[in-house]
Amino acid sequence: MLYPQQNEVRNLFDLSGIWDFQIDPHGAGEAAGWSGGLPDAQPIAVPGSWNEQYGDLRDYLGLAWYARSFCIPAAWQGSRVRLRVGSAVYRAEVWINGHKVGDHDGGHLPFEFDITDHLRWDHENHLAISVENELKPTRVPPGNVGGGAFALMGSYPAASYDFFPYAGIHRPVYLYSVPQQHIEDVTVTTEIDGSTGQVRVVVAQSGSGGSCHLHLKDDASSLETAVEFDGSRAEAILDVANARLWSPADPHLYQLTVSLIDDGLHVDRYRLDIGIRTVAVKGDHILLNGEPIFLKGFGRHEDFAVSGRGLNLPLMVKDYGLLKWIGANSYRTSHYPYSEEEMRMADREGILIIDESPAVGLFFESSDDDIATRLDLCKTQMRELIRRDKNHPSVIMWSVANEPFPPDMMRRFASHEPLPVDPKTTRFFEELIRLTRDLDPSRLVTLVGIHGTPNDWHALTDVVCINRYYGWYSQGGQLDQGLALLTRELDALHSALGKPVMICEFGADTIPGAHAEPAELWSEEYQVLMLEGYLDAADARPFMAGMHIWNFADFKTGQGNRRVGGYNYKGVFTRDRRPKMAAHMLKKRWNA
Ligand code: BDP
Repeated sequence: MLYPQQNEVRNLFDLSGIWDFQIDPHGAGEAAGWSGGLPDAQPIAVPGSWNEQYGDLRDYLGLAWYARSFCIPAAWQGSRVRLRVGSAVYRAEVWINGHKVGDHDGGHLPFEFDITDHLRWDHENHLAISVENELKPTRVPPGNVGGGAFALMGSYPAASYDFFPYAGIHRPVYLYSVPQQHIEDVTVTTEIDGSTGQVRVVVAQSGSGGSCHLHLKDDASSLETAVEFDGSRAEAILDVANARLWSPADPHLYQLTVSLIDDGLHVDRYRLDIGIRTVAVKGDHILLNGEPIFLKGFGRHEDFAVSGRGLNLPLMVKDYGLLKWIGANSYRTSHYPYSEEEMRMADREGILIIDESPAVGLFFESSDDDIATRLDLCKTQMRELIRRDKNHPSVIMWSVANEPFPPDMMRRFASHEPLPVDPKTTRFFEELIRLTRDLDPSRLVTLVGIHGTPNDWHALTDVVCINRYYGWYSQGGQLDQGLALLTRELDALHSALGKPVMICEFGADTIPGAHAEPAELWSEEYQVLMLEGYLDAADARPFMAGMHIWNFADFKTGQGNRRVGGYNYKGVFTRDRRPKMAAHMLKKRWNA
Protein backbone atom coordinates (compact mmCIF):
# COMPACT_ATOMS: atom_id res chain seq x y z
CA MET A 1 0.00 0.00 0.00
CA LEU A 2 1.69 3.15 -1.21
CA TYR A 3 2.11 6.18 1.03
CA PRO A 4 0.05 8.95 -0.60
CA GLN A 5 2.00 11.60 -2.44
CA GLN A 6 1.62 14.84 -4.35
CA ASN A 7 3.40 14.87 -7.69
CA GLU A 8 2.93 15.93 -11.32
CA VAL A 9 -0.04 13.57 -11.66
CA ARG A 10 -1.40 12.92 -8.18
CA ASN A 11 -2.99 15.34 -5.70
CA LEU A 12 -2.93 15.18 -1.95
CA PHE A 13 -4.95 17.00 0.67
CA ASP A 14 -4.24 16.58 4.39
CA LEU A 15 -7.44 16.70 6.45
CA SER A 16 -5.58 16.96 9.78
CA GLY A 17 -6.87 19.75 11.97
CA ILE A 18 -9.72 20.47 14.33
CA TRP A 19 -12.70 18.21 13.69
CA ASP A 20 -16.14 17.89 15.30
CA PHE A 21 -16.37 15.14 17.88
CA GLN A 22 -19.05 13.49 19.96
CA ILE A 23 -19.14 10.32 22.01
CA ASP A 24 -21.94 7.84 21.40
CA PRO A 25 -21.95 5.60 24.49
CA HIS A 26 -25.28 3.95 23.59
CA GLY A 27 -24.56 3.47 19.89
CA ALA A 28 -27.53 5.64 18.90
CA GLY A 29 -25.68 7.88 16.42
CA GLU A 30 -26.05 5.82 13.26
CA ALA A 31 -29.86 5.54 13.53
CA ALA A 32 -30.05 9.21 14.51
CA GLY A 33 -28.24 10.25 11.34
CA TRP A 34 -24.96 11.41 12.90
CA SER A 35 -23.16 10.42 9.71
CA GLY A 36 -24.64 13.63 8.30
CA GLY A 37 -23.73 15.89 11.26
CA LEU A 38 -23.22 15.73 15.02
CA PRO A 39 -25.98 17.23 17.18
CA ASP A 40 -23.77 18.34 20.07
CA ALA A 41 -20.19 18.38 18.83
CA GLN A 42 -17.09 19.49 20.67
CA PRO A 43 -13.78 20.25 18.95
CA ILE A 44 -11.03 17.64 18.74
CA ALA A 45 -7.57 17.52 17.17
CA VAL A 46 -6.80 14.96 14.46
CA PRO A 47 -4.38 13.29 14.81
CA GLY A 48 -4.50 12.69 18.57
CA SER A 49 -6.00 10.43 21.24
CA TRP A 50 -9.29 11.62 22.69
CA ASN A 51 -8.30 10.29 26.14
CA GLU A 52 -5.75 13.08 26.53
CA GLN A 53 -7.78 15.93 25.08
CA TYR A 54 -10.73 15.76 27.51
CA GLY A 55 -10.31 14.81 31.18
CA ASP A 56 -13.72 13.15 31.37
CA LEU A 57 -12.81 10.94 28.39
CA ARG A 58 -9.58 9.60 29.85
CA ASP A 59 -10.96 6.11 30.39
CA TYR A 60 -13.65 6.22 27.71
CA LEU A 61 -13.07 3.55 25.05
CA GLY A 62 -16.57 3.24 23.58
CA LEU A 63 -17.97 4.58 20.35
CA ALA A 64 -17.25 8.17 19.28
CA TRP A 65 -17.81 10.14 16.07
CA TYR A 66 -15.46 12.44 14.21
CA ALA A 67 -16.78 14.73 11.48
CA ARG A 68 -15.68 17.52 9.17
CA SER A 69 -16.46 19.04 5.80
CA PHE A 70 -14.22 19.50 2.80
CA CYS A 71 -14.38 20.74 -0.77
CA ILE A 72 -12.70 19.07 -3.71
CA PRO A 73 -10.98 21.31 -6.26
CA ALA A 74 -12.39 21.10 -9.78
CA ALA A 75 -8.89 20.20 -11.00
CA TRP A 76 -9.30 16.75 -9.41
CA GLN A 77 -12.23 15.89 -11.69
CA GLY A 78 -11.64 12.87 -13.88
CA SER A 79 -9.40 11.23 -11.23
CA ARG A 80 -10.26 8.60 -8.68
CA VAL A 81 -10.36 10.07 -5.17
CA ARG A 82 -9.40 8.05 -2.13
CA LEU A 83 -9.78 8.71 1.55
CA ARG A 84 -6.92 7.28 3.58
CA VAL A 85 -6.77 7.00 7.37
CA GLY A 86 -3.27 6.42 8.78
CA SER A 87 -4.55 4.73 11.94
CA ALA A 88 -7.76 4.62 13.94
CA VAL A 89 -7.78 2.54 17.11
CA TYR A 90 -9.51 0.03 17.13
CA ARG A 91 -12.53 -0.16 14.81
CA ALA A 92 -13.58 2.56 12.41
CA GLU A 93 -16.52 3.10 10.05
CA VAL A 94 -16.44 5.81 7.39
CA TRP A 95 -19.30 7.78 5.80
CA ILE A 96 -19.16 10.31 2.96
CA ASN A 97 -22.23 12.49 2.54
CA GLY A 98 -24.22 9.97 4.55
CA HIS A 99 -23.10 6.90 2.52
CA LYS A 100 -21.15 4.28 4.38
CA VAL A 101 -18.01 3.67 2.34
CA GLY A 102 -16.25 1.08 4.50
CA ASP A 103 -14.88 -0.04 7.83
CA HIS A 104 -11.65 -1.29 9.30
CA ASP A 105 -10.72 -3.41 12.29
CA GLY A 106 -7.43 -3.21 14.14
CA GLY A 107 -5.47 -0.11 15.05
CA HIS A 108 -2.07 1.21 13.93
CA LEU A 109 -2.39 0.31 10.25
CA PRO A 110 -3.71 2.44 7.39
CA PHE A 111 -6.89 1.84 5.43
CA GLU A 112 -8.40 3.61 2.46
CA PHE A 113 -11.55 3.70 0.36
CA ASP A 114 -12.33 4.97 -3.12
CA ILE A 115 -14.94 7.66 -2.46
CA THR A 116 -15.21 9.10 -6.00
CA ASP A 117 -18.78 7.97 -6.58
CA HIS A 118 -20.06 9.63 -3.41
CA LEU A 119 -18.44 13.04 -3.91
CA ARG A 120 -20.18 16.31 -4.65
CA TRP A 121 -18.07 18.49 -6.93
CA ASP A 122 -20.13 21.65 -6.66
CA HIS A 123 -20.77 21.57 -2.95
CA GLU A 124 -19.17 20.87 0.43
CA ASN A 125 -18.75 17.20 1.28
CA HIS A 126 -19.35 15.78 4.70
CA LEU A 127 -17.04 13.16 6.19
CA ALA A 128 -17.87 11.19 9.33
CA ILE A 129 -15.71 8.52 10.97
CA SER A 130 -16.89 6.54 13.97
CA VAL A 131 -14.21 4.94 16.12
CA GLU A 132 -14.32 2.64 19.13
CA ASN A 133 -11.68 0.84 21.15
CA GLU A 134 -13.65 -1.56 23.31
CA LEU A 135 -11.31 -3.99 25.04
CA LYS A 136 -12.44 -7.51 24.10
CA PRO A 137 -10.77 -10.91 24.54
CA THR A 138 -11.45 -11.73 20.89
CA ARG A 139 -9.56 -8.72 19.54
CA VAL A 140 -5.86 -8.37 18.76
CA PRO A 141 -4.52 -7.16 21.07
CA PRO A 142 -7.01 -8.72 23.46
CA GLY A 143 -8.50 -6.88 26.42
CA ASN A 144 -10.81 -7.58 29.36
CA VAL A 145 -9.37 -11.07 29.56
CA GLY A 146 -9.26 -11.69 33.32
CA GLY A 147 -7.57 -14.57 35.13
CA GLY A 148 -4.01 -15.95 34.93
CA ALA A 149 -1.22 -13.55 34.11
CA PHE A 150 -3.79 -10.86 33.23
CA ALA A 151 -5.16 -10.81 36.78
CA LEU A 152 -1.59 -10.19 37.98
CA MET A 153 -1.33 -7.12 35.79
CA GLY A 154 -4.50 -5.68 37.31
CA SER A 155 -4.71 -2.63 35.09
CA TYR A 156 -7.57 -0.15 34.69
CA PRO A 157 -8.67 0.13 31.89
CA ALA A 158 -8.42 -3.66 31.56
CA ALA A 159 -5.92 -3.91 28.70
CA SER A 160 -3.92 -7.14 28.39
CA TYR A 161 -0.79 -5.07 27.93
CA ASP A 162 1.27 -2.55 29.84
CA PHE A 163 0.51 0.68 27.95
CA PHE A 164 -2.46 2.98 27.95
CA PRO A 165 -5.15 1.84 25.47
CA TYR A 166 -5.35 5.19 23.74
CA ALA A 167 -8.27 5.57 21.34
CA GLY A 168 -9.01 7.79 18.38
CA ILE A 169 -7.69 8.81 14.99
CA HIS A 170 -3.97 8.69 15.64
CA ARG A 171 -2.49 9.52 12.26
CA PRO A 172 -3.29 11.92 9.43
CA VAL A 173 -6.38 11.50 7.28
CA TYR A 174 -5.63 12.19 3.62
CA LEU A 175 -7.64 12.69 0.51
CA TYR A 176 -5.65 11.87 -2.58
CA SER A 177 -6.26 11.45 -6.24
CA VAL A 178 -4.99 8.88 -8.70
CA PRO A 179 -5.62 8.79 -12.45
CA GLN A 180 -8.25 6.31 -13.70
CA GLN A 181 -5.45 4.04 -14.87
CA HIS A 182 -2.90 4.14 -12.10
CA ILE A 183 0.00 2.51 -10.33
CA GLU A 184 -1.53 0.40 -7.58
CA ASP A 185 1.57 -0.95 -5.89
CA VAL A 186 5.35 -1.06 -6.14
CA THR A 187 7.48 -3.73 -4.46
CA VAL A 188 11.23 -3.30 -4.27
CA THR A 189 13.69 -5.96 -3.11
CA THR A 190 17.45 -5.76 -3.33
CA GLU A 191 20.35 -8.18 -3.63
CA ILE A 192 24.08 -7.61 -3.72
CA ASP A 193 26.40 -9.29 -6.21
CA GLY A 194 29.99 -8.19 -5.66
CA SER A 195 29.92 -4.43 -5.99
CA THR A 196 26.66 -4.48 -7.96
CA GLY A 197 23.35 -3.78 -6.30
CA GLN A 198 20.43 -5.58 -7.93
CA VAL A 199 17.17 -3.72 -7.49
CA ARG A 200 14.14 -5.81 -8.36
CA VAL A 201 11.02 -3.73 -8.94
CA VAL A 202 7.55 -5.21 -9.33
CA VAL A 203 4.80 -2.80 -10.35
CA ALA A 204 1.08 -3.51 -10.21
CA GLN A 205 -1.36 -1.24 -12.02
CA SER A 206 -5.12 -0.88 -11.87
CA GLY A 207 -5.66 -1.65 -15.55
CA SER A 208 -3.59 -3.67 -17.98
CA GLY A 209 -1.29 -3.06 -20.92
CA GLY A 210 1.05 -0.17 -21.56
CA SER A 211 4.55 0.01 -20.25
CA CYS A 212 6.38 0.92 -17.13
CA HIS A 213 9.35 3.27 -17.09
CA LEU A 214 11.74 3.06 -14.16
CA HIS A 215 14.33 5.67 -13.26
CA LEU A 216 16.70 5.04 -10.38
CA LYS A 217 19.11 7.79 -9.41
CA ASP A 218 21.31 9.32 -6.80
CA ASP A 219 23.92 12.08 -7.03
CA ALA A 220 26.41 9.73 -8.65
CA SER A 221 24.31 7.56 -10.93
CA SER A 222 21.22 7.41 -13.07
CA LEU A 223 19.71 4.24 -14.51
CA GLU A 224 16.62 3.93 -16.67
CA THR A 225 14.72 1.03 -18.08
CA ALA A 226 11.33 0.37 -19.66
CA VAL A 227 9.33 -2.82 -19.50
CA GLU A 228 5.96 -3.86 -20.95
CA PHE A 229 3.17 -4.78 -18.56
CA ASP A 230 2.17 -8.39 -18.61
CA GLY A 231 -1.49 -7.87 -17.74
CA SER A 232 -1.44 -5.63 -14.72
CA ARG A 233 2.07 -6.59 -13.60
CA ALA A 234 5.50 -5.48 -14.73
CA GLU A 235 8.84 -6.55 -13.36
CA ALA A 236 12.40 -5.40 -13.97
CA ILE A 237 15.82 -5.68 -12.38
CA LEU A 238 18.08 -2.67 -12.33
CA ASP A 239 21.79 -3.41 -11.84
CA VAL A 240 23.51 -0.60 -10.01
CA ALA A 241 27.26 -0.77 -10.56
CA ASN A 242 29.38 0.20 -7.53
CA ALA A 243 26.24 0.45 -5.47
CA ARG A 244 26.37 2.59 -2.36
CA LEU A 245 24.80 0.26 0.18
CA TRP A 246 22.30 1.36 2.83
CA SER A 247 23.45 0.90 6.44
CA PRO A 248 23.22 2.77 9.76
CA ALA A 249 26.71 4.18 9.06
CA ASP A 250 25.66 5.40 5.61
CA PRO A 251 21.88 5.38 5.15
CA HIS A 252 22.16 6.08 1.47
CA LEU A 253 18.90 6.30 -0.44
CA TYR A 254 18.31 6.14 -4.17
CA GLN A 255 15.22 7.74 -5.65
CA LEU A 256 13.09 5.43 -7.77
CA THR A 257 10.56 7.02 -10.13
CA VAL A 258 7.95 4.67 -11.55
CA SER A 259 5.97 5.95 -14.55
CA LEU A 260 3.01 4.24 -16.15
CA ILE A 261 2.90 4.89 -19.88
CA ASP A 262 -0.06 4.14 -22.10
CA ASP A 263 -0.43 5.22 -25.74
CA GLY A 264 2.75 7.24 -25.39
CA LEU A 265 1.33 9.26 -22.47
CA HIS A 266 2.68 9.34 -18.91
CA VAL A 267 -0.59 8.46 -17.19
CA ASP A 268 0.70 8.00 -13.64
CA ARG A 269 3.85 8.42 -11.63
CA TYR A 270 5.07 7.42 -8.18
CA ARG A 271 8.39 8.20 -6.47
CA LEU A 272 9.93 6.37 -3.57
CA ASP A 273 13.26 6.33 -1.80
CA ILE A 274 14.86 2.93 -1.64
CA GLY A 275 17.97 1.52 0.01
CA ILE A 276 20.12 -1.26 -1.39
CA ARG A 277 20.87 -3.72 1.37
CA THR A 278 20.52 -7.36 2.37
CA VAL A 279 19.62 -8.98 5.69
CA ALA A 280 20.35 -12.56 6.68
CA VAL A 281 21.15 -14.78 9.62
CA LYS A 282 24.26 -16.93 9.46
CA GLY A 283 25.36 -19.03 12.41
CA ASP A 284 25.09 -16.84 15.49
CA HIS A 285 24.97 -13.53 13.64
CA ILE A 286 22.55 -11.16 12.01
CA LEU A 287 24.21 -10.00 8.79
CA LEU A 288 23.54 -6.65 7.18
CA ASN A 289 25.11 -6.49 3.72
CA GLY A 290 26.97 -9.69 4.57
CA GLU A 291 28.60 -8.25 7.72
CA PRO A 292 27.62 -9.08 11.32
CA ILE A 293 25.68 -6.30 13.00
CA PHE A 294 24.86 -5.93 16.69
CA LEU A 295 21.57 -4.18 17.45
CA LYS A 296 21.91 -1.48 20.12
CA GLY A 297 18.78 0.35 21.05
CA PHE A 298 15.39 0.25 22.66
CA GLY A 299 11.85 -0.84 22.81
CA ARG A 300 9.78 2.30 22.54
CA HIS A 301 6.20 3.56 22.50
CA GLU A 302 4.30 6.15 20.54
CA ASP A 303 3.35 8.10 23.63
CA PHE A 304 3.44 11.67 24.83
CA ALA A 305 1.53 14.02 27.11
CA VAL A 306 -1.55 15.57 25.47
CA SER A 307 -0.97 14.12 21.98
CA GLY A 308 -1.28 10.60 23.43
CA ARG A 309 -0.59 8.12 20.63
CA GLY A 310 -1.26 10.76 17.97
CA LEU A 311 1.44 11.49 15.41
CA ASN A 312 3.67 14.16 16.91
CA LEU A 313 6.29 15.26 14.38
CA PRO A 314 8.42 17.51 16.64
CA LEU A 315 8.62 14.63 19.14
CA MET A 316 9.66 12.25 16.37
CA VAL A 317 12.48 14.53 15.25
CA LYS A 318 13.56 15.00 18.87
CA ASP A 319 13.58 11.23 19.47
CA TYR A 320 15.70 10.50 16.43
CA GLY A 321 18.14 13.15 17.65
CA LEU A 322 18.29 11.40 21.02
CA LEU A 323 18.73 7.98 19.41
CA LYS A 324 21.75 9.40 17.56
CA TRP A 325 23.06 11.20 20.65
CA ILE A 326 22.99 8.04 22.71
CA GLY A 327 24.58 5.90 19.96
CA ALA A 328 21.64 3.56 19.26
CA ASN A 329 21.35 1.92 15.85
CA SER A 330 17.93 0.29 16.15
CA TYR A 331 14.59 -0.03 17.90
CA ARG A 332 11.54 -2.26 17.97
CA THR A 333 8.11 -0.83 17.26
CA SER A 334 6.86 -2.31 20.53
CA HIS A 335 3.97 -3.26 20.60
CA TYR A 336 2.27 -2.18 17.35
CA PRO A 337 3.28 -0.69 14.00
CA TYR A 338 4.48 2.90 14.31
CA SER A 339 3.56 5.66 11.89
CA GLU A 340 4.72 5.60 8.28
CA GLU A 341 6.40 8.92 9.00
CA GLU A 342 8.56 7.07 11.60
CA MET A 343 9.50 4.40 9.06
CA ARG A 344 10.51 7.01 6.49
CA MET A 345 12.59 8.76 9.11
CA ALA A 346 14.32 5.47 9.98
CA ASP A 347 15.23 4.96 6.31
CA ARG A 348 16.69 8.41 6.14
CA GLU A 349 18.52 8.36 9.48
CA GLY A 350 19.82 4.79 9.28
CA ILE A 351 17.96 3.23 12.19
CA LEU A 352 17.25 -0.52 11.95
CA ILE A 353 13.70 -1.52 12.78
CA ILE A 354 12.17 -4.64 14.25
CA ASP A 355 8.65 -4.06 12.97
CA GLU A 356 6.09 -5.50 15.36
CA SER A 357 2.49 -6.46 14.74
CA PRO A 358 -0.18 -5.31 17.24
CA ALA A 359 -0.29 -8.89 18.60
CA VAL A 360 0.66 -8.27 22.23
CA GLY A 361 -0.70 -10.36 25.10
CA LEU A 362 -2.03 -13.28 23.02
CA PHE A 363 -3.33 -16.17 25.13
CA PHE A 364 -4.64 -19.67 24.62
CA GLU A 365 -7.12 -20.29 27.44
CA SER A 366 -10.12 -20.00 25.16
CA SER A 367 -12.24 -22.05 22.80
CA ASP A 368 -10.76 -23.38 19.57
CA ASP A 369 -13.05 -21.01 17.68
CA ASP A 370 -11.77 -17.98 19.57
CA ILE A 371 -8.16 -19.06 19.00
CA ALA A 372 -8.89 -19.47 15.28
CA THR A 373 -10.44 -15.99 15.19
CA ARG A 374 -7.37 -14.56 16.88
CA LEU A 375 -5.06 -16.31 14.41
CA ASP A 376 -7.06 -14.84 11.51
CA LEU A 377 -6.75 -11.36 12.99
CA CYS A 378 -3.00 -11.81 13.51
CA LYS A 379 -2.65 -12.92 9.88
CA THR A 380 -4.64 -9.95 8.60
CA GLN A 381 -2.49 -7.58 10.61
CA MET A 382 0.74 -9.15 9.30
CA ARG A 383 -0.61 -8.85 5.73
CA GLU A 384 -1.48 -5.20 6.27
CA LEU A 385 1.84 -4.47 7.99
CA ILE A 386 3.97 -6.05 5.26
CA ARG A 387 1.88 -4.42 2.54
CA ARG A 388 2.62 -1.06 4.21
CA ASP A 389 6.28 -1.44 5.21
CA LYS A 390 7.78 -3.86 2.66
CA ASN A 391 9.82 -1.18 0.86
CA HIS A 392 11.62 0.31 3.87
CA PRO A 393 15.31 -0.58 3.98
CA SER A 394 15.25 0.21 7.72
CA VAL A 395 12.89 -2.69 8.42
CA ILE A 396 15.04 -5.79 8.86
CA MET A 397 12.86 -8.11 10.93
CA TRP A 398 9.14 -8.73 11.48
CA SER A 399 7.97 -9.50 14.98
CA VAL A 400 4.72 -11.46 14.79
CA ALA A 401 3.92 -11.14 18.51
CA ASN A 402 5.15 -9.79 21.83
CA GLU A 403 4.99 -12.08 24.85
CA PRO A 404 2.28 -14.50 23.80
CA PHE A 405 1.31 -16.36 26.97
CA PRO A 406 1.66 -20.14 26.80
CA PRO A 407 -1.33 -21.97 28.32
CA ASP A 408 0.33 -22.76 31.69
CA MET A 409 2.04 -19.41 32.06
CA MET A 410 2.12 -19.26 35.85
CA ARG A 411 3.88 -22.66 36.16
CA ARG A 412 6.40 -21.52 33.56
CA PHE A 413 7.11 -18.27 35.37
CA ALA A 414 8.27 -20.27 38.37
CA SER A 415 10.42 -22.70 36.40
CA HIS A 416 13.99 -22.21 35.33
CA GLU A 417 13.91 -25.12 32.91
CA PRO A 418 12.18 -25.04 29.50
CA LEU A 419 8.89 -26.94 29.76
CA PRO A 420 7.13 -28.73 26.87
CA VAL A 421 4.06 -27.07 25.42
CA ASP A 422 0.77 -28.15 23.83
CA PRO A 423 1.68 -28.58 20.13
CA LYS A 424 -1.61 -26.92 19.21
CA THR A 425 -0.18 -23.58 20.34
CA THR A 426 3.01 -24.18 18.38
CA ARG A 427 0.92 -24.68 15.24
CA PHE A 428 -0.57 -21.20 15.77
CA PHE A 429 2.88 -19.63 15.43
CA GLU A 430 3.98 -22.04 12.71
CA GLU A 431 1.10 -20.79 10.57
CA LEU A 432 1.65 -17.13 11.38
CA ILE A 433 5.39 -17.27 10.74
CA ARG A 434 4.98 -19.30 7.56
CA LEU A 435 2.58 -16.68 6.22
CA THR A 436 5.03 -13.90 7.13
CA ARG A 437 7.92 -15.62 5.35
CA ASP A 438 5.74 -16.32 2.29
CA LEU A 439 4.72 -12.67 2.12
CA ASP A 440 8.28 -11.44 2.54
CA PRO A 441 11.15 -13.90 2.12
CA SER A 442 13.65 -11.02 2.16
CA ARG A 443 13.54 -10.25 5.89
CA LEU A 444 13.96 -12.05 9.20
CA VAL A 445 11.05 -13.15 11.37
CA THR A 446 10.81 -13.43 15.12
CA LEU A 447 8.42 -13.52 18.03
CA VAL A 448 9.42 -11.89 21.30
CA GLY A 449 9.19 -14.30 24.22
CA ILE A 450 8.43 -13.79 27.88
CA HIS A 451 10.15 -15.84 30.61
CA GLY A 452 8.80 -19.37 30.14
CA THR A 453 8.21 -19.17 26.38
CA PRO A 454 8.56 -22.71 25.01
CA ASN A 455 11.69 -23.41 22.99
CA ASP A 456 9.37 -24.93 20.35
CA TRP A 457 8.13 -21.41 19.64
CA HIS A 458 11.61 -19.88 19.53
CA ALA A 459 12.70 -22.67 17.20
CA LEU A 460 10.37 -21.28 14.53
CA THR A 461 12.14 -17.91 14.37
CA ASP A 462 15.35 -16.56 12.82
CA VAL A 463 16.55 -14.83 15.99
CA VAL A 464 15.71 -15.91 19.54
CA CYS A 465 14.20 -12.74 20.96
CA ILE A 466 13.46 -12.62 24.68
CA ASN A 467 12.34 -10.12 27.31
CA ARG A 468 13.92 -10.62 30.75
CA TYR A 469 13.56 -8.86 34.10
CA TYR A 470 15.85 -10.79 36.47
CA GLY A 471 16.80 -8.23 39.11
CA TRP A 472 13.48 -6.46 38.81
CA TYR A 473 10.31 -8.61 38.76
CA SER A 474 12.29 -11.50 40.23
CA GLN A 475 15.48 -11.24 42.33
CA GLY A 476 14.52 -7.59 42.87
CA GLY A 477 17.38 -5.77 44.62
CA GLN A 478 19.58 -8.87 44.24
CA LEU A 479 21.18 -8.07 40.96
CA ASP A 480 24.04 -10.58 41.33
CA GLN A 481 21.59 -13.44 41.71
CA GLY A 482 19.51 -12.10 38.84
CA LEU A 483 22.51 -11.85 36.55
CA ALA A 484 23.64 -15.37 37.44
CA LEU A 485 20.24 -16.69 36.35
CA LEU A 486 20.29 -14.55 33.23
CA THR A 487 23.68 -15.78 32.02
CA ARG A 488 22.76 -19.38 32.77
CA GLU A 489 19.59 -19.01 30.74
CA LEU A 490 21.28 -17.24 27.81
CA ASP A 491 23.82 -20.05 27.50
CA ALA A 492 21.10 -22.69 27.75
CA LEU A 493 18.94 -21.00 25.10
CA HIS A 494 21.84 -20.74 22.74
CA SER A 495 22.94 -24.32 23.17
CA ALA A 496 19.35 -25.57 22.74
CA LEU A 497 18.48 -23.42 19.72
CA GLY A 498 21.83 -22.66 18.02
CA LYS A 499 20.81 -19.24 16.73
CA PRO A 500 21.58 -15.63 17.47
CA VAL A 501 19.95 -14.45 20.71
CA MET A 502 18.74 -10.96 21.40
CA ILE A 503 17.29 -9.45 24.56
CA CYS A 504 14.47 -7.21 23.34
CA GLU A 505 13.54 -5.92 26.80
CA PHE A 506 15.39 -5.52 30.09
CA GLY A 507 15.18 -2.67 32.50
CA ALA A 508 14.20 -1.24 35.87
CA ASP A 509 11.57 1.32 36.78
CA THR A 510 13.45 4.43 37.82
CA ILE A 511 12.01 7.54 39.40
CA PRO A 512 14.04 10.46 38.02
CA GLY A 513 15.92 12.10 40.86
CA ALA A 514 15.70 9.08 43.19
CA HIS A 515 19.21 8.19 44.34
CA ALA A 516 20.62 5.55 46.63
CA GLU A 517 24.06 4.36 47.69
CA PRO A 518 24.20 1.39 47.77
CA ALA A 519 21.83 1.24 44.82
CA GLU A 520 18.27 0.09 45.42
CA LEU A 521 15.13 -0.54 43.38
CA TRP A 522 13.63 2.56 41.73
CA SER A 523 16.87 4.58 42.04
CA GLU A 524 18.84 5.92 39.08
CA GLU A 525 21.89 4.02 40.37
CA TYR A 526 20.02 0.70 40.25
CA GLN A 527 18.93 1.28 36.67
CA VAL A 528 22.53 1.99 35.66
CA LEU A 529 23.85 -1.13 37.42
CA MET A 530 21.15 -3.36 36.02
CA LEU A 531 21.58 -2.17 32.43
CA GLU A 532 25.37 -2.43 32.71
CA GLY A 533 25.13 -5.95 34.14
CA TYR A 534 22.96 -7.12 31.24
CA LEU A 535 25.13 -5.38 28.62
CA ASP A 536 28.27 -6.96 30.11
CA ALA A 537 26.62 -10.38 30.02
CA ALA A 538 25.86 -9.87 26.31
CA ASP A 539 29.35 -8.58 25.52
CA ALA A 540 30.81 -11.78 26.95
CA ARG A 541 28.69 -13.95 24.64
CA PRO A 542 29.53 -13.93 20.93
CA PHE A 543 26.12 -15.42 20.07
CA MET A 544 24.31 -12.32 21.31
CA ALA A 545 23.03 -10.32 18.33
CA GLY A 546 21.47 -7.35 20.05
CA MET A 547 20.35 -5.63 23.23
CA HIS A 548 17.25 -3.44 23.36
CA ILE A 549 16.63 -1.66 26.62
CA TRP A 550 13.13 -1.30 27.97
CA ASN A 551 12.30 1.53 27.46
CA PHE A 552 13.53 4.53 25.53
CA ALA A 553 11.29 6.89 27.58
CA ASP A 554 8.82 6.68 30.47
CA PHE A 555 5.32 6.09 29.14
CA LYS A 556 1.67 6.09 30.16
CA THR A 557 -0.01 2.90 31.29
CA GLY A 558 -3.37 2.07 32.82
CA GLN A 559 -3.71 2.51 36.57
CA GLY A 560 -2.33 -0.34 38.63
CA ASN A 561 -0.56 -0.92 41.90
CA ARG A 562 2.78 -1.41 40.13
CA ARG A 563 2.44 1.73 38.02
CA VAL A 564 3.02 4.85 40.09
CA GLY A 565 0.84 7.66 38.73
CA GLY A 566 -0.12 5.48 35.76
CA TYR A 567 3.38 5.41 34.26
CA ASN A 568 5.96 2.82 33.43
CA TYR A 569 9.22 4.40 34.62
CA LYS A 570 11.68 2.13 32.81
CA GLY A 571 12.64 4.89 30.40
CA VAL A 572 16.25 5.99 30.19
CA PHE A 573 14.69 9.32 29.27
CA THR A 574 11.77 10.80 31.16
CA ARG A 575 8.48 11.17 29.34
CA ASP A 576 9.48 14.76 28.48
CA ARG A 577 12.82 13.44 27.16
CA ARG A 578 15.26 14.44 29.91
CA PRO A 579 18.12 11.96 30.32
CA LYS A 580 18.34 9.85 33.47
CA MET A 581 21.80 8.75 34.70
CA ALA A 582 21.46 5.62 32.58
CA ALA A 583 21.22 7.68 29.39
CA HIS A 584 24.65 9.19 30.06
CA MET A 585 26.08 5.75 30.80
CA LEU A 586 24.69 4.37 27.53
CA LYS A 587 25.93 7.34 25.53
CA LYS A 588 29.49 6.66 26.75
CA ARG A 589 29.23 2.96 26.21
CA TRP A 590 27.53 2.94 22.81
CA ASN A 591 29.66 5.70 21.34
CA ALA A 592 32.94 4.15 22.55
C1 BDP B 1 7.15 -6.74 29.39
C2 BDP B 1 6.21 -6.20 28.33
C3 BDP B 1 6.19 -4.68 28.28
C4 BDP B 1 6.09 -4.12 29.68
C5 BDP B 1 7.30 -4.58 30.47
C6 BDP B 1 7.30 -4.01 31.90
O1 BDP B 1 6.55 -6.71 27.06
O2 BDP B 1 5.13 -4.23 27.48
O3 BDP B 1 5.97 -2.72 29.70
O4 BDP B 1 7.24 -5.97 30.56
O5 BDP B 1 6.71 -4.65 32.76
O6 BDP B 1 6.72 -7.95 29.86
O7 BDP B 1 7.87 -2.95 32.13
